[in-house]
Amino acid sequence: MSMTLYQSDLSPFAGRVRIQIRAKNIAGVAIEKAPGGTGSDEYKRINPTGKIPVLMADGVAIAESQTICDYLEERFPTPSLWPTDLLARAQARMISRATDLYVCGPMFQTTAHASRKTRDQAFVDARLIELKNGLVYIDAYRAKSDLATGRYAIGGALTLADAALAPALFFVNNFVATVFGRDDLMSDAMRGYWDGIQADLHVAPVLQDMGAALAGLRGK
Ligand SMILES: N[C@@H](CCC(=O)N[C@@H](CS)C(=O)NCC(=O)O)C(=O)O
Repeated sequence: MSMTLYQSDLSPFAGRVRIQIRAKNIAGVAIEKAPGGTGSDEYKRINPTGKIPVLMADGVAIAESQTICDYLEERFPTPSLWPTDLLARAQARMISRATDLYVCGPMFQTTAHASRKTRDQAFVDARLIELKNGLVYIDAYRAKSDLATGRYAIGGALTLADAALAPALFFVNNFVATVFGRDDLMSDAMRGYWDGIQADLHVAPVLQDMGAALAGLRGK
């Protein structure tokens, strides 16, 4: 068995996989940058989208972070990062998917507009409305569930919902808030979740890696 994760420390999608690797204590995954860089012809031969993360598992390239997590979940079933109860599991999956579609989707369309010089402010404003709505959907999913009362997105333990949501919220707080001056996107409930999840044993080091990578980028 050989496994290599092509990734970057800043990517929230890669962060999701690294949280899972830590929480499941999976040994022997080599952590590397994309050969040739993301978007390069060399790397597109591995993943046609040119995006990270990719998990090379026994020579096969698995792309898309949730698909990688699904593979690792099935290959290393314990400890499970999905709730045991099937309805709780469905709710965790709802949060994970809503994070991808309605939070990360609009948020990462704004990265091309980080520079004030080339920014289309109307485009950014529209995406940030979508992003804020995405966070509201997640608040509503959690509020409708009697399983979202503590530190975690759903239930009393870390799940893949947290592995998706926490790195996304890192970007809401450290990219959107600082670059676009928008610190009004999270509700009090989401802020409470964010405050708590940052202290999780497996989430904290990954958020630290993201912070260090962002600081390195800004220092350039
Ligand atoms: N849906 C993909 C998104 C991956 C993604 O957008 N990765 C970004 C980094 S955060 C990337 O590789 N961007 C480089 C590029 O598009 O060339 C997943 O879940 O893995």
